[in-house]
Amino acid sequence: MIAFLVLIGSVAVYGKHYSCIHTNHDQLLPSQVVSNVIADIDKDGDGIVEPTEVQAEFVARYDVDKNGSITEDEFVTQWHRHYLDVRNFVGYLFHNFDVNNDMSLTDSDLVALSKNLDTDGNGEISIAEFRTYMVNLYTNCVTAHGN
Ligand SMILES: [Ca+2]
Ligand SMILES: [Ca+2]
Ligand SMILES: [Ca+2]
Ligand SMILES: [Ca+2]
Repeated sequence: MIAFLVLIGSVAVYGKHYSCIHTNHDQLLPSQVVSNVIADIDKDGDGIVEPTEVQAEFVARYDVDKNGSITEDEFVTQWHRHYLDVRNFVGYLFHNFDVNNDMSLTDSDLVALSKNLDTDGNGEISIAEFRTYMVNLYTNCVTAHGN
């Protein structure tokens, strides 16, 4: 944590503010961005977001230095590049995905998120469940970690 802050402290990352107001460089609406995310994750197109698909999408693509965790910088840079949401908004997404609030995305965050997303408790995340969760994040200014 300290090392992380020192490393990029010169650009005052901790001083920047996040914005939960969605803005996209291509003027995409939240529903359109979420559709793009779903198209990327549900590779086999069966309407279910499998853990292996999340691993393939997020860990492989976002963990640029392949150290097993995704930093905010890795996440914001990659998400911004792929979906063109403004960086301040992607920071807000990151903090909501970082369930244990340790400033990195790891398997434990994905496990916790999976439980939150599986609203009908059937052990699978359907595209409908995923879409509902994401559109809610995009449109309702969800406060990370409930505080
Ligand atoms: Ca699938
Ligand atoms: Ca990494
Ligand atoms: Ca985390
Ligand atoms: Ca489910």
